[in-house]
Parts: sequence; structure tokens; C-alpha cells
Amino acid sequence: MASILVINGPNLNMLGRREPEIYGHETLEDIISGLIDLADEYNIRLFDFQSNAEHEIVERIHKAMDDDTDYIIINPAAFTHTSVAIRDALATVDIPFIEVHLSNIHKRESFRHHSYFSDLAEGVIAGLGTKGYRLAFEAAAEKLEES
Ligand code: CA2
Repeated sequence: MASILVINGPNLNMLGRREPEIYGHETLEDIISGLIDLADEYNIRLFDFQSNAEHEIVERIHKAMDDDTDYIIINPAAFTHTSVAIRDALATVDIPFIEVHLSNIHKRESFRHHSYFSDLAEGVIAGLGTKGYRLAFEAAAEKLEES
């Protein structure tokens, strides 16, 4: 059975509780439960991980090599714009990944316009809210079916 790992970075555990005008009303638990249903439909094993700590995300990405993760969907949140360490971890494990953002980072402050991940990602989705996770999951699942 193929496996997809969904990683969410700092503060995304607060989704649905603050700033709904930017990030919407759905909680992270809602997003993950929607992805669990999709994973069942595609017969894919879903791993999910959220952390507010950079080193924990780096370590979870390393672990993805040992648990035979086939694809990663990652919203690195604020680390998108700062983390060479998470970028290097993704490059090291060499597992294909899709970068997801709830908001359109290009419509926001200029410091959000640069991502340390986009040039390594198989695809980037931004600005489509929580639907972006489902689209990323379907794209990853279909790639895995093809391979
Ligand atoms: O749009 C996205 O998904 C972001 O990755 C979200 C990050 C932000 O730093 C990126 O520039 C774009 C922030 C996540 C913070 O999440 C919160 C959720 C609810 C309330 C407060 C923060």
C-alpha cells in the first residue's frame, strides 16, 4: 500500500480558531479527517504530522525514509520563508512533495513571496484554502497510481 505523509508547520494547529478571514473556519482536524476519507477511497496509507518546531519537522522528514513514505504534502507555514534546514531535509530524503498554502502568499506581504521549497516541489498550490490539501492529495495519489 502506498503512503502519503502530510506535514503542517507552525501555528497551523490554531486553524479555525484565529484569523478566519485569512485562513478560513476549518480546523486542522477537519482537514486531516477529510484527507483520511480520501485516503480510504484511494487505498493509501496517510501519515499526518504537525509541529511548531523546526527540528521536529526535519526529524519527521528523515523518518519518512524509514517508514517508506512515497509522497509528502507539506505546508511549512512560516518556515516556508526561512528554513534552509527543512529544505535540505526534503532534498536529502528525495521523496517527491507538493507545497500547499491556504492563502495566496503572492498576494500578501513581500516577505511571504519567497519560498525555500517551491523550486524543489513537484507542484505548488496557494490561495485555494483547505481545498488545496485535497487537490494536492488527489494529484499525489494519481501520480502514485501511475508509477
Ligand atoms: O497560507 C498558508 O498556508 C501559510 O503557509 C500560513 C502561514 C504563513 O506564515 C505563510 O506565509 C502562509 C501561517 C500559518 C498560521 O496559521 C494560523 C492559523 C490560525 C490562526 C493564526 C495562524
